[in-house]
Amino acid sequence: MKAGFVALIGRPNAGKSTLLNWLLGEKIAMVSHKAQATRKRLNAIVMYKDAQIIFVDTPGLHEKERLLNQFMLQEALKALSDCELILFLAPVTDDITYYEKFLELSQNRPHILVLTKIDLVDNAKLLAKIKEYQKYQDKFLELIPLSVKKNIGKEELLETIAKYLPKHPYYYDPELLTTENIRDIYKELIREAIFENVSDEIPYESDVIIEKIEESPTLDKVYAMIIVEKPSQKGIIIGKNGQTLKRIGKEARKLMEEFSHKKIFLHLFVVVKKGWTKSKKELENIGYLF
Ligand SMILES: Nc1nc2c(ncn2[C@@H]2O[C@H](COP(=O)(O)OP(=O)(O)OP(=O)(O)O)[C@@H](O)[C@H]2O)c(=O)[nH]1
Ligand SMILES: [Mg+2]
Repeated sequence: MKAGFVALIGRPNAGKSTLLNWLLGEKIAMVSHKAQATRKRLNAIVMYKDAQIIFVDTPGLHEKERLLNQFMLQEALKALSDCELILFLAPVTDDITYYEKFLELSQNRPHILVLTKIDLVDNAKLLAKIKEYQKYQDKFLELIPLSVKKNIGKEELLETIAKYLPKHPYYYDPELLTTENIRDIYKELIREAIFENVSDEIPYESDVIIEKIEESPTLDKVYAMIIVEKPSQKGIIIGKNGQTLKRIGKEARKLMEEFSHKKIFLHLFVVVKKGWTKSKKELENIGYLF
């Protein structure tokens, strides 16, 4: 029996959350083409042969002074130091300097280098990139190219991870998919719908607090508050005649229904909390505990 925690680390937009959902075969983590989507660690438990792999999704490594961003960075660093193995995700089109920075940060922690989104380049470009990384081949355990879009590399990645995991009894019931509760998953799915439907700074200055869930076997009633920094943002999220909020609700409900296999009743309301991204107390209220 083998078991261990495997942290997904990389810059914002590297494809960490997409990879986590793909490996789990369920969508529990929000994904966006906009960077800095993930704000908090999230565990997905994948059983592979005799191994229990607990993948830990993290916020992308980035630098920004705002307290919310400091929290995000801290989450990534905690995952980095608390795991048995690191997957460093580097989009194939990225400059190698991201990896070099990671090497400094991680101080020789064992890691697998994962080249993501290889569907974006042709074979010659992929080989050239691999060659470039080979100058650091004494630093990484293995290099694995993959594409979630084209469904390439899953088996090889899981096999490699299992190889490096320590012998250890399972940490969780093998039936369990995640240690997150339904509240946190619903919250992330609503956040994804917000990211998809509003632009500029609003995705980065809004968040979701699940106020209440009334669960039944076939229907979940979810009451969620969207918080924003400014009154003008509240107006934009609601939209003309409430159109934008309606669209966000519709998309979020679809994602939530796909996950829970239940009908979802979703009540969304928008509240202005000025300065929430810079206030420790407000961040802790949302569940972002330092
Ligand atoms: N072409 C292509 N796009 C991908 C692939 N994997 C992920 N993406 C896209 O990359 C974007 C970012 O994906 P995410 O999974 O949200 O990235 P992330 O690393 O979790 O980003 P943060 O949470 O912001 O740190 C999304 O638009 C994905 O659809 C892939 O294999 N191929
Ligand atoms: Mg993410």
